[in-house]
Amino acid sequence: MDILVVNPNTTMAMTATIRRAAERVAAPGTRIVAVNPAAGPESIEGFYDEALAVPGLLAEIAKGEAQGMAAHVIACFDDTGLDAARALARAPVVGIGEAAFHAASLVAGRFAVVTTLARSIPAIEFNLRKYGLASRCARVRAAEVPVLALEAREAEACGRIEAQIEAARRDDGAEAIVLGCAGMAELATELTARHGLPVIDGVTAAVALAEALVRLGLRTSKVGGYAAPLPKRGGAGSG
Ligand code: 5HY
Repeated sequence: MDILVVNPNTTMAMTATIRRAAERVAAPGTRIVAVNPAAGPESIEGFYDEALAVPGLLAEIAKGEAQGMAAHVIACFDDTGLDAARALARAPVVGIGEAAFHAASLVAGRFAVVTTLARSIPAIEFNLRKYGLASRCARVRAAEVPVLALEAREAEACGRIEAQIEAARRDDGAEAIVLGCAGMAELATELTARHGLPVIDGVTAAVALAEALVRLGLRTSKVGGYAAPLPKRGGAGSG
């Protein structure tokens, strides 16, 4: 099966990090096609960037549908444009935030999220409520590391993330940690070993879930909210 993995920001180095993590977990026979739009924000930190990234994301999903992708993964932790992408696509669309929350809920009673900047927290809390998983999340914390600083894998950035993991375990009673940015995808294994609790990355969780949905023969429902966009007077979906 072919799985399209869309990094909704325009930073190709981050798309490469996402591709490596996705390919590491993909089953034999799964081809990962990792892309990012040519236009849009270099990183997504909060509501404004998120809104700017949606058109580019939807254009990549439309291309993926035309190419017959078996499933799509939205590789930004605020699940950028997820509902609109599901309306557009027939193949299943999995957001890395939603996937990581579910994975964490399957291995721990309570989890905490460690994301990049404080401005990213409200969108994540909103999604937790929307997905009905807010009661399983002890807290959403910010390491105050800009998204693009993660690419440089600066020791200082990793130190800030680890300090929040320890605080979540000590002060929030977290039994698992969800890494709140696609750029953290390659940190999960070493952080799990170093901190002695499940540290979950959304990119790999989403790829595994997308594969499972395809194997189950499940596709996005076209009844109700995810029904295909209707043609407008000016022609199909004229935005
Ligand atoms: C992400 N931003 O996963 C989010 C993380 C965040 O460009 N990729 C981004 O801070 O919301």
